[in-house]
Amino acid sequence: MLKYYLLFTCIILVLQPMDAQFVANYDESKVPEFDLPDPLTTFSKKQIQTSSSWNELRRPELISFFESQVFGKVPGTLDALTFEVIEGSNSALGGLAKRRQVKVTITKNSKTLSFLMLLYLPKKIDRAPLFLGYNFHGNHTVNKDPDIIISKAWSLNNESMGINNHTLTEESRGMRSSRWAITKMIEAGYGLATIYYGEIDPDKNDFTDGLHSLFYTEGQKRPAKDEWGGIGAWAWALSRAMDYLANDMEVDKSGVIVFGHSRLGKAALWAGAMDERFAGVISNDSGCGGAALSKRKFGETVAQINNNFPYWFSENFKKYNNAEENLAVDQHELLALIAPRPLYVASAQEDEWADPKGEFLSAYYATPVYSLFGKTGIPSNEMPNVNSPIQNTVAYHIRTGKHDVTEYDWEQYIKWAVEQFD
Ligand code: GTR
Repeated sequence: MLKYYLLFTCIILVLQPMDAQFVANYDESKVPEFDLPDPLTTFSKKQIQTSSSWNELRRPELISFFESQVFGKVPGTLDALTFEVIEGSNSALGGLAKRRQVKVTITKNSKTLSFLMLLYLPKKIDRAPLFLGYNFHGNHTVNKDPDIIISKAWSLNNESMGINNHTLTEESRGMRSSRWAITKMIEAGYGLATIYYGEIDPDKNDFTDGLHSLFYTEGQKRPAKDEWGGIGAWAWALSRAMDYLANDMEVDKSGVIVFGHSRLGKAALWAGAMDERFAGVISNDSGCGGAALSKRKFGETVAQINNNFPYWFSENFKKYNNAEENLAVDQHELLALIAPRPLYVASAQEDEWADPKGEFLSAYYATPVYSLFGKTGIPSNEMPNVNSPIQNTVAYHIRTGKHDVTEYDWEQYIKWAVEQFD
């Protein structure tokens, strides 16, 4: 009997710490006390008082911390980058828009990777600003337009969209149109550029394929500890899309706003932080590793994300599993790297996994950096009511509903973009 009792106790003892690290906390009273790093104090404790010392001292050290410890560094530069407009129409979407499908080809170490960017531009405008964002299941899902080319790249299966065997088909055409208010964008004078993220790096735990593999040295099988994971690769390719957009005569290159939902919101934030050619950034429900503060440990935590998606971040980020207190940064500093450019952080009320309050506070704590540039951020740490957006250079809303991108979200983004860039 005693023998069984001891065995049972041992099993419990072994299981407990493991369980504890994976149970998500949704109770505000259990959020631990934590010290949030001050974005305006350098790692060597220097106070940043001017926008130029931010740009010269603090911004670079934060970028290099996020590079080596969080998202991972890009291991090298390209050998070649080419663009080809492979399809187009001057009368798409019932005559409202121009459509372009652009093949972007990346060459490195004699290997190539291509992805297709779908563009809709308002017909009435010569050089339009636009929203650039990845989609989850192929360009052909964003609209019913029969001319959108279906990607041959690997996709996550999605039963409700009829995606089986990791293959995209006709069946899912237009199925995600509710996430892309294209007509509203076009009517407001904005275009849309979208890319299927699976063409850059398939969203699975395999480093032998996708963008990473182009950069390997002889015999290398996976990135080094401080090198990029999936999010780093997706973010980097947004900048390659920008390389094209910056030279497209039909695009206003000073008005490219990078957008992303969820994991793709994490990628959009990181792309916007690194690449100052992006005029603004929109994070839709980006959560852990995106806009949400890690040190709150509310909803998804660093350990959970690294366990469920061990290939999204750098290997180094795993050091902070259940050790968020050791992180010398938090995600408000990722947001601050976007300053002084307009930034919109949005949450959904039922999306507790992404920690709406942590996303809001992150925007609030990034505000002192915006103030340094004379820009208005989030004025108070009181969360606004649902469906009551705060729209300054830094904007925030929490809407009713679940983890998703809705018409309501786009109405806010468009209104805010028109105001910010007028
Ligand atoms: C979840 C993940 C989140 C978020 C989300 C999504 O499973 O835990 O961090 O990225 O996926 O991308 O929809």
